[in-house]
Order: sequence, then structure tokens, then C-alpha cells
Amino acid sequence: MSNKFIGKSIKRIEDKRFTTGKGRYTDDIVLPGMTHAYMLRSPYAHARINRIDTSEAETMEGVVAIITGEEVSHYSVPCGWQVNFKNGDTMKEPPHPLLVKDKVRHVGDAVAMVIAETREQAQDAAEAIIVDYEVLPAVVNAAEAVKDGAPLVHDDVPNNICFDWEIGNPKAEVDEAMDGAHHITSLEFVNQRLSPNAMEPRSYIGHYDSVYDKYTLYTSTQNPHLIRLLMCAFVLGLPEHKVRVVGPDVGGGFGSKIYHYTEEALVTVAAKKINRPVKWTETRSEAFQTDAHGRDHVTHAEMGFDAAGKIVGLRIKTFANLGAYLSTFSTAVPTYLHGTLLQGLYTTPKIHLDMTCAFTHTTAVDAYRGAGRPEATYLLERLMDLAAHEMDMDPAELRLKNFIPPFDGVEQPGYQTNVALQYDSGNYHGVLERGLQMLGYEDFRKAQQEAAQTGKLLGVGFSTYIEACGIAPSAVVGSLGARAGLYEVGQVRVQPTGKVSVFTGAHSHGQGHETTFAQVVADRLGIPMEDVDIIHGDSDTVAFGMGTYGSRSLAVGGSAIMKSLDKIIEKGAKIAAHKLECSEEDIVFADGKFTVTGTDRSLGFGDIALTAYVPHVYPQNLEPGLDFSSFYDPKNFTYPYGCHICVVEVDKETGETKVKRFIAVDDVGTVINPMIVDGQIHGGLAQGIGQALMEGVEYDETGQLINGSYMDYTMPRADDFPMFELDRQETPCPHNPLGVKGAGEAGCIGSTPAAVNAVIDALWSGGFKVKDIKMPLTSERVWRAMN
Ligand code: MCN
Repeated sequence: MSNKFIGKSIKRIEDKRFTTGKGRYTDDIVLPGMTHAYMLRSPYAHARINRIDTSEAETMEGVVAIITGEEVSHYSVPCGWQVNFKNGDTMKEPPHPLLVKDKVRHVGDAVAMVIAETREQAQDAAEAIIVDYEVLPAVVNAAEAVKDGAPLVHDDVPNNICFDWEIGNPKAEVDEAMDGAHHITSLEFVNQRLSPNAMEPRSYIGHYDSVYDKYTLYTSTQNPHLIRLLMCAFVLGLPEHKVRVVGPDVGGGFGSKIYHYTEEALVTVAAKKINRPVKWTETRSEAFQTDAHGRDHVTHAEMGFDAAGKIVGLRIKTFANLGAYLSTFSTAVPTYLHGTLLQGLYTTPKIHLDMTCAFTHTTAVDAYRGAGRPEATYLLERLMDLAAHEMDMDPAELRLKNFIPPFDGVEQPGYQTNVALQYDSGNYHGVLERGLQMLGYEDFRKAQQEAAQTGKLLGVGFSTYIEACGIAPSAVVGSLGARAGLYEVGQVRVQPTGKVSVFTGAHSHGQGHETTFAQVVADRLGIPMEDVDIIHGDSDTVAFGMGTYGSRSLAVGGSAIMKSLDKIIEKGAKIAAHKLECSEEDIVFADGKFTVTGTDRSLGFGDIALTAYVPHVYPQNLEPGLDFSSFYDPKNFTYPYGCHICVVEVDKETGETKVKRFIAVDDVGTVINPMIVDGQIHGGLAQGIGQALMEGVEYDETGQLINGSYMDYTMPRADDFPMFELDRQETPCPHNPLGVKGAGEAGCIGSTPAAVNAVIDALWSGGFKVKDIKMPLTSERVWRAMN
């Protein structure tokens, strides 16, 4: 494979349309006869519906139809991942209706869908619907929800517990290790709820073609095929071959567009009912209220150390908030995407997580960039820096002392953790040492001491993280409760003229696949990148796919394409051997040419492509054409890791925090496009530091969402950050053909604890021995911590 494109910062092909306003998003699509829908939503977190009266609304101008819960009461959206209670009982999975008819369970729960000629007419009519609500008490916090007497979200779910769950070593062994510890650092904290804030709000169009009896759903989704499967097999019972799902250009998702949302099924049902297309696009307020949120853990964690600073045990109790209904992957996030990462980068011999997942009167919580892994990293890395303060040790040295030794996964085996996973390859010392070098650690500590003497608070925070991504191995995820496989599909169609169409089941919604996948294909075939077209996002065009999340697209989707490229080259070699009159074994393929070994006799890729479509000139036992499709299901996850270091200055008078430097040294295996990976890391860092210092969804005790707009929900902006200082280490993944690990979430996973640790370190440098400050670390909270 030549490396003309791989490893190069090729500018993103797709950016031409995005930066010139030519992207084609769902809301840009206009179909003949299209109608517009508006959702009437509950203003209360918990209320019984005594009556819904649509009579006046139905007579209003432009109204085409009004759908209420009664009409669609036979449908329910299931969860995609089954988790069992500790005792083996199946998790509680109450119905998730498309529209509520009896009881609303969070602010924004949908009560009716109004369809009209225009969106404004639909909204006007929705406002004329009378709903008689009987308001009930609500509970919004998972740790409170499980207490006796807390208001119930679902009448048949006692104490609101969806399931309890544990992972790690037997609890008694962990207790024993902790009993023998020289020092125990303990921390109670909240990993607060976040809103995903994709730039493009969710948007759907349902279309029904009565001539062909065919449905089309245009949806701003991260995985068209999965939505089709869920909708056909589990929700509406439609024949899958009669349903086309198209995910056109999608303006970001960050996890929130993985799931099958009720409105997707509703526009589909409605389109057939009225025999006209139905478009629904949410407002930004609806996005805050109804796009699945992320995080929301309440945790008590303890880490035990021996006298030399070696970790002897880790004991955790967490309450995870699932919201009012189960979203598609919500149950997997606090369990298999979180508990399995609690080994971190350390040799911790005994680990136990006790997890309780609870329903509350809030929006559903599911995967938000990082999903479970940022929560695990936050827990470990906060404990590490705090332990260093408490034991008066250096936080970098404490980590180096506890790191798993380097291993490449080839000569040295993968590292088996105590929490189920086997890491693939890594050199954890390498990333921290490089980070320290970039920081100029010794000089920083001197400067910090000098600053403290003048009353200035400088702090440094560390975070050395690992994550499991390239979400797949069907065998593994299936055994853990996934209700679908997690392979990927890649089809390579070489056209007779040698131009190449690649169909991938991955879905790009900002990640740059059209560029990076083309880099891989062009290098493998030795052709120009312009000769490669990457096609995704349409279930009628792409054979199948499992979509994009869990930083899986390159490692799993790219590997599926590689598998098909190998088949193309193998068949090409057969054709070349026939034409060059030699044995197939004597053909080598490199730089776009099939050559007879040791000679200068060769045929170009284009020549072979054309020949493949002229069957009478090559062996009769070969089928015509040059077109292969492959399913790739890896052996393991990939395990990127890295070191993030944050330097802050805290104003003693106001508590205001300024990020002065942010260093990130990440190892995402072999890098296909350094510029795109840098962009992915930058975005992730902004979101991770955003969680630490600015963001957080707040509900009051009645369940009102009190910061559901950009007036109140603080998003980080470019001028909140210094230029990020990035570097990389490349330890190839030993089990996929490209040696790549995921890069899409790394920035968001490592950065949050680094930023919080930096503020805490600044406070300690001024003599304020603070253990924790609730995120986001607003100036008020920091000031209160000091005073
Ligand atoms: N890449 C690379 N070399 C590597 C790893 C990745 O060149 N070693 C490139 C890939 O080819 C791809 C990009 O980096 O172009 C990200 O690849 P990957 O890590 O495989 O992640 P996915 O493509 O599967 O994207 C999913 C990931 C997730 S889970 C979230 S959440 C997220 C993210 O991507 N949401 C995003 N990045 C986002 N970026 C944008 N703009 N918008 C979102 O919604």
C-alpha cells in the first residue's frame, strides 16, 4: 500500500459544500405536497392527563390532521440494550409511547402532533388544544429517586430502579484490600447532565408512496440502517424492504442522533395516514427538552493506596439517571461503556463498581460524546490528583508509579483488566512523559510557587485516560445484551473506467469520512483521490450498516472497506495473470499496477477495471465485474489513550478561572489524516473543558428545565480557550488492517478532569485544601469554595 495520502493533512473534500452554504440537510428538502408538523409538549414534569380536547384546533385554518396518544397507543419504542439486575432479573422496561395519553413524565413529553399546510398554522392549532393536566410531584435526581416514598415515574417500577448492576472483583475482596490500605482518598461528586447541542436541530420527513407502497424517512440521524431496523422490526412493524431511510447531510450529533426518536416513527405513520409528506423540525428549545442528554451520575468513590503510593483498591457506588424513558443505548452507557473502563491506565488489583440506574422525571439520558468513558475517566483522574495532594506526592509521579507497563499486543499480549476488557496495545508512560516535557513541568512548579507568594493562584491538572472505542465485536456486545450486531459493511464498486464508488454503512455528520476514507482507498488502489467517491447515508443505496458512534467508523467501517479492497485486488490479479500469461502467484500489486514479479511487464488498475467488464477476454470461471461487499466484525475494541494537562489561573477575588494552557498528547494508533484528527481532538477538548467550567443542564425540584436556551445554558466559545497544544504518539492497533484506533471522542474523555484538577491545584497552592467543587466550576462556586 503506497502512502501518498495516508498520514497527510489533506483538506476536507466535503468542506466545499459546507463552507459555502451548499450542504443539503433534511430541513432543506422540500417534497411536492409536503405538510408541516408541530408537537404539542407537556409544560409539566409529571402530570396526569384528564382530558385532551382537539375540537377547536381541528377546525383551524390549514390543519390537515391531529394525532393524539389514543391513535398510536399500540406503538412503543424499545431500548436497544438489555441489562439484567444483579440477581439476574431482566431490567424494567416500561413502554415508551409515541405520544402520551395518560401521564406525562418530563417537561417536553409529547401529547399531540398537529399537521398543517404550514408550520405556523400547525403551531397555532397546537396552542388551541386544551389539555387538562393534574400536576403531580416530580423527582429529578437519581440518588433521590430510589428512596422510599419518592414519586414514581412508572407505577410498576418500584423505587424507580430500572436495574442494579455490578462489575469487577468480588466486593468482599475489594473491601479487604481497602481495609489494608495505608491511605484512602474518597470523593463524593456529581458528573452533571449535559445537553448535546448539535448545530442542526433534529429534523424528519415522512413520505409514503401509495403507488409502490413504499415509505421514505429523511432523518438527521447518525445511522440510517439502524433506524430502519428499529422502526420496522420493533416499533411500527413495517416491511423492511418497503422502507427507505435517508440520512442526508447531518449537522453534528455528538451521540444525540444515534437513537430512534418517537417523532421519526410519527412522521412515517402520519405520511401514510394523510397520504402526503410530513416534515417536522424541532426548535432549539425542543432540542434542549427532548434530545437525549448525557452523563448525570451521582458517585461516591474511594481509592486505596499502600505506603509507597501504589493503588491497592477502588470502590465505587454510583446512581445513574436514565431520565423518564429508556433511549436506544441508555442502559449500556453507565454499565458496559463505563464500568469496563474503571481500570484506567493503572494496575489497580481490586476494583468494584456498584451501579444503580434510575428513572426520573427528566429527559432521557443516553450517549453524549464519550458516553460512560468520560465519567470513568473523571472519577479516576479526580481521585488520582486529589490523592497526590492528600499524600503530598507529585501527581505525575503517582501516575507513573501505577501505570500498566508498555505492551504492543503482538510480542507482549494485550492487558487483561479486572473489569472485563483486554486492552490492545499501549505505552502510557510515553504520553505522560511527553506531556510533562511540553509543559516544562519543573519550571511550571517553580512559577506556581512564586505566583503563590504574590497571592496569584496558578494550577496544573493532569488526566491520563483510556477509552474503548471502535465499538463492535458483535460477539462481545451481543453477550453483554446488545439487541443487534455491531459490525460494519463496506462495498467497493470499481466502475469500468477505473473510477471507484465506495458504499459505507458508517455515517459522516462532521467527521470527514468523505476525505479520510477516500485517502485509504486511493492509497490501497494506487489511484488519485478524485477517482474515489464515498457514498453513505441511504439505506436504498448502501447495502447495510450500523452507523457512526463510539469512534468506530474508521476502525470498523474503514476495515470493512479494506476487506473489499483486498477482494478487488485478488480478482484483479487473476485477470492480470491471464492477460500477462503468467501464474497468479507471480503477480504483485503496488502503486496502481499489477506487475509480473521481477519483470517490467505490468497492467494498470484502469486497464484491469475495464477488462473486468469484458468477460470474453479473461478466465471463464470468473464472474464479470469488479464489485465486492464485506462485513467486518473486529476481534476487539480499540483503546486510544492519552495525557491531557491543563494550566489555569484562578482569580482569588472573584473565583474566575482562565485556562492558560491546554496540552493534549493522544495515541489514536496510525493516523490517516492528522489535520482531521487534530480537528476532532480540538472539538472534543472544547466540549470536555466546557463541561468542567461552563455547561450543565439544570432542573429545579419540580422538574422544570431552568436553563433550556442559549440565554442560560453556557456553551464554550473560541475565546474561552488558549491555542491547544497537541502532540501524538502512534502505537498501532494490532488487530485491524489499518492499525487505527478511534479519535472522535478522545478530546472529550480526557479533558474534563484535567480542567477541574487544575482549579483544585490552584486552590491548594493558595492554601485552600478543597476536595471538590461541583461542575461546572463557575466563578461563584470557586469563590464559595475559597470562602
Ligand atoms: N481518523 C484518522 N485517524 C485515526 C482515527 C480517526 O484519520 N487514527 C479520522 C477518521 O477517518 C474520521 C475521524 O478521524 O474522519 C473520526 O474517526 P473515528 O474516530 O473513527 O470516529 P467516527 O468517525 O466513528 O465518529 C464518531 C465520533 C463520535 S462517537 C462523536 S460523539 C463525534 C465525533 O465522532 N461526533 C461528532 N466527532 C464529531 N465531529 C463532528 N464534527 N460532529 C459530531 O457530531
